[in-house]
Amino acid sequence: MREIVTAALQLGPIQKSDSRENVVARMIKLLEQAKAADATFVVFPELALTTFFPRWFMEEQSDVDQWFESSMPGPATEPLFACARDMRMAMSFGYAELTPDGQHFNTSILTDTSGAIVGKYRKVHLPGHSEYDCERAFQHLEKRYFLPGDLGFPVWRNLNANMGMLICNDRRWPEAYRVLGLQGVEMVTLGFNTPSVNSQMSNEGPQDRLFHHRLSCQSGAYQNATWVVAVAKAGVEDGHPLIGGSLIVDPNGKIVAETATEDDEMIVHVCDMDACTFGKTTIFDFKRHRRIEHYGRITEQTGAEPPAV
Ligand code: ING
Repeated sequence: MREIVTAALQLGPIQKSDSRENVVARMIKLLEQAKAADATFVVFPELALTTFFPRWFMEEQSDVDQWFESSMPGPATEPLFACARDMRMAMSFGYAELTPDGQHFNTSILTDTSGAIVGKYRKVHLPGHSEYDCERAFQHLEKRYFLPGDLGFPVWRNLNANMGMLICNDRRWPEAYRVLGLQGVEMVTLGFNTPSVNSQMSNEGPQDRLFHHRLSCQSGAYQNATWVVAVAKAGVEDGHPLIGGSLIVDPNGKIVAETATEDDEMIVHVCDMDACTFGKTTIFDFKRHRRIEHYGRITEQTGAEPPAV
């Protein structure tokens, strides 16, 4: 059996005024909890080092760039990498990436147990909008501050398993999971920052958001016979609530662990990678069952084209 003791390390709110150093100290405390639980792999949220800054409208690029990391690890995150390395724990976590040539991405990385970065993913599906929208109860300006990811949906061999990463809104798009599934993915990690209410639909509240979150993760896991580890940044950030609901889903789509709070919280599960095999060799044996000659619209067409009336 290829078992990976996996810890989802949920972060509670990060206020605009919180320093990276303060957040890294919280992350290290969670790492210590994971070590005590014999974890060898930990997953942190999307944009784990700062508040969810795309809720704020900024016009000066210097105001935007303050939320980005121009090196990884950098001065503030080196202690985190050192701690994970000393504990022989692999990790994935999300941050805002500013590349040397000035590009801005919503990024996550994957490390091995030596602390080396073995994989990088840049968020492909950016929700929200790019200009200030006075119709909305609050802003969601990811299309303003980030470029769409340019690395595709890669899968890496790590800890003797096939691992892939998504980020937040990606989990709502089945194509994203399927591209990973077509590479034999056995564990998908994804961090998320999901507002508890819809800025455009007043009657959609936290329970609806949690329902769609669970549905998206469970279907992605089941339909690709893979583990899914989804980890929230949760709680109220400067008056703006984010859902919790960090969870670990098995390759049959069953939630095997879920957080109960909107604070810093760990859930842990022994994930057997060989539990993916049955689904991948029977109901979701892609080679035997898929009929790609009928799927052309999925990559040839972007928007829906209903039949002419
Ligand atoms: N957040 C949200 C998410 O996809 C969202 C945005 C929420 C879009 C609910 C649609 C519906 O979970 C991020 N950061 O993508």
